[in-house]
Amino acid sequence: MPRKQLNIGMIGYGFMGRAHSNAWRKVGNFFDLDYQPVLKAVAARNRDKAAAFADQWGYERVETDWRKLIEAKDIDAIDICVPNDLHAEIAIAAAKAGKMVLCEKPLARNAREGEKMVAAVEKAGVPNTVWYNYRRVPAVSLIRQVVASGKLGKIYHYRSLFLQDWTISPDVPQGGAGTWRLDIEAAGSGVTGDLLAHCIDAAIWINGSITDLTAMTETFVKKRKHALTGKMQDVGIDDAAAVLCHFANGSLGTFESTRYARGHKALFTLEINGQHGSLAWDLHDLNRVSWFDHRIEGTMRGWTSILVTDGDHPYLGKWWVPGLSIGYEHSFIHQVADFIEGLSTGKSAGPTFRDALETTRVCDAIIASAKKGKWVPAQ
Ligand code: SOE
Repeated sequence: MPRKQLNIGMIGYGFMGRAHSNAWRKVGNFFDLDYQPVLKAVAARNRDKAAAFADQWGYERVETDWRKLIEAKDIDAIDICVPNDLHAEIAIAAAKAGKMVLCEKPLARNAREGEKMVAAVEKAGVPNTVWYNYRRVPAVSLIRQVVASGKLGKIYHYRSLFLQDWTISPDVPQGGAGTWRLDIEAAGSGVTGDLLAHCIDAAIWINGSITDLTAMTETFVKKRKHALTGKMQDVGIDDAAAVLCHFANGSLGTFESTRYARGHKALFTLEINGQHGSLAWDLHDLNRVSWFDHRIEGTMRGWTSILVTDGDHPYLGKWWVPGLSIGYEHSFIHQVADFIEGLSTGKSAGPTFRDALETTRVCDAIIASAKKGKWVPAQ
């Protein structure tokens, strides 16, 4: 049967615009789906840059106002790849126009915005998802499956880090392309919404809801030049965050993220410890799961390294032959595959806007706890 077309309108063309466009382009080659994505249009304020992007990735046309994509009759799904301060406005307008909405993480700058987005997509009944891509690294999906199967028994600990070092220099500006992540107005928060949010999303997905938490945050560089105004301005974001929490299943969580861990570019790790075993993963070796099974008797008990490349591992049956690896970009392809599959089954691929709101609420709680110096509810 010929596949139906799924016409994509992309808003933004940065690093994430490339990651998502690649996913839309590749998915149909590897996954058997009812819909074939078609890159219809990209919208961005700078026409020349948008045109160069459209040319490189094969978009049929360019708009300089994102509203044109929302109004366009020939667009089915809006893919939001712009700074966080635009997520809510675009997503709500897209939902009202009956478009499917895929939003880059985090869902919003804060839960207040996020709630409006959830209400809009649910009222319109449109498929929606937030690009927490690391869920769909096969090794992370495998960890979730193993935990869900109960093999670990009672869970005691969950710990996760996301460390970078690219903002240590006080000369890095805030605001503007690439550095909007340092501008509180554009980003909503610092490492909490940008990096820790990945840890929290994966944690909730693997280990369930977080009930309460206590956090500390720090802003190491207090003033930075604003790329748009040219003036030195106070820095409003958190540069680093450390969190202790309880999960609803009784386990304890510890999280840390920073952009000041010299030497670390994207060290994302997670580990979960249960009564019968432990599982660990590290983005720098993304196709490997470390597994300790206490039920193995005697001298052969120890940490095992599982290379997640077999055909029966999550998603791998769609790729090469056992033993051959896939990478970072495939996590986005898997998200698109699941999203399209959801169109056929009628179920939005997680995390939906509602799922991602839970992570945004935890992020809000982290910032609030750090300000108050107190334990706070996570939702
Ligand atoms: C920040 O440097 C960043 O690009 C995040 O915004 C992404 O979400 C993360 O996956 C990698 O780091």
